[in-house]
Amino acid sequence: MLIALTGTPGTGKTTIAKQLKKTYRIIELNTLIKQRGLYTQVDQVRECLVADLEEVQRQVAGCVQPESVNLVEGHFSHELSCVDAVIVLRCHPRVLKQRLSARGYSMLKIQENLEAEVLDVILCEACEAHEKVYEIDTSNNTPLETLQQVVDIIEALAGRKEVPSRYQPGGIDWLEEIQEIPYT
Ligand code: DAT
Repeated sequence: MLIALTGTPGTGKTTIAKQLKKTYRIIELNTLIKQRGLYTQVDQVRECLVADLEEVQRQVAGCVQPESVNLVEGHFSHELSCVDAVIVLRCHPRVLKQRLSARGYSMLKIQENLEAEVLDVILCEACEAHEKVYEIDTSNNTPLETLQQVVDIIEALAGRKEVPSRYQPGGIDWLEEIQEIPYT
């Protein structure tokens, strides 16, 4: 089984994946792309690599251990067709803005990521591509609480049990917050 752990940058994927590593097999997309050179361009404006999605998909499929729970972590892991389920981490734009500002992101990058979060971009993309999609609002959680919720979902999926209804997508609406996004 391969589960994608996705979300807008700053929602906590790396923090949670670091803990999940102790129990599960984790494929970190950013590391894989850098180490194996799986990109076609460097986006100078957004300061990021443009991944070669087809090649990433091929290499991820090659890393999966068939009998185990595997997770692939990264903000476009939900774009991989080989995943069986998707967990989307969410974060209230006000909290996300603080996290991204603390990282020293440019105003453009903060603006784009806040917009994406408010408009549910990753959740919508995930729901269009996959049947099993779950979301977790991390805004008022400690990282440990988020970890426990992610594990809840993984264990339900691994045990072929029903994933608790509180993780079903559609309960988050931050559209009003669009007015708060700083524009340059
Ligand atoms: P990402 O990999 O999605 O870009 P990150 O893990 O690098 O995100 O950064 C998330 C930051 O937010 C990190 O400093 C930890 C902090 N954080 C606070 N509360 C959190 C929570 N409930 N879950 C995950 N991270 C949280």
